[in-house]
Amino acid sequence: TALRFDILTIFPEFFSSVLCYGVVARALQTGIATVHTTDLRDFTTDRHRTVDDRPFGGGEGMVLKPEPIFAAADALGITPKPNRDTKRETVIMLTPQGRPFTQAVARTLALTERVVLLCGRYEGVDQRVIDHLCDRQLSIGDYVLSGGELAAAAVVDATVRLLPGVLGNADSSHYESFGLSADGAAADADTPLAVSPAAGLLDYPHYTRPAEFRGWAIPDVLAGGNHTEIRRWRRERALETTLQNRPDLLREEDLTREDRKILGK
Ligand code: 6GU
Repeated sequence: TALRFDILTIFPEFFSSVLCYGVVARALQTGIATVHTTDLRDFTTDRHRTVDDRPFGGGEGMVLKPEPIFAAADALGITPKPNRDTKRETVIMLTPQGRPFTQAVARTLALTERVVLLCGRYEGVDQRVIDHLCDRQLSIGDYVLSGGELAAAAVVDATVRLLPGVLGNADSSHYESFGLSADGAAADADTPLAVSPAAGLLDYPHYTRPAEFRGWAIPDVLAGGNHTEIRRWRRERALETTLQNRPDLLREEDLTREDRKILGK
């Protein structure tokens, strides 16, 4: 059964031009997942369709009012928090105050039936929405976006591409950056060129034809056909890139003796 996303936003039009490409678009077309957007202004009751107001206690900026958000949640049949089975249905606020959205979170969301994404805007959202409607708050990184919409699209994309049947080859996502399983599953006979994913490393470099382009040749080892050598080269490059760009991902205890030699540790 399809995974349903509900996105509550004051900019529903944003989602008619995002999520319209590649494997995500195909998954939505084929009905593996569905995305429903709800315009919070449709749940206002005043002439000006007001969704925000000034903060109690004073200060800069405006705050999203609770009434339109709770009214939309009720209309969408979102289960009230005390009765909600969050393994099936989960309500998420997108905000820079949230916990990091990671591949592990995406995997968890891919196991649920319904994901409700609330897009924050302005300086914030009334805290009663977070306390009494949301199960969790997520952030997609340490920078401030002008609203949660771009983050919601990132969450949908990262989750949908994990669903069974989306990539054609169900295993092909396992060997990409961040997708490497932490359980140390070995490269098997079906994937002779894949790096054995002992740890979550960044990806190794990829090349395709032509073998020489503007005088830039591909590494000799990749044209050589020695799959043991290729595997070793890819592992080296993955370790090197990870050490350079994301040393925080390199866990000492996940490294093999060979890895330590490569890294000079
Ligand atoms: Cl989820 N929302 C906003 N507004 N900014 C962000 C973010 C979310 N994640 C990183 N920056």
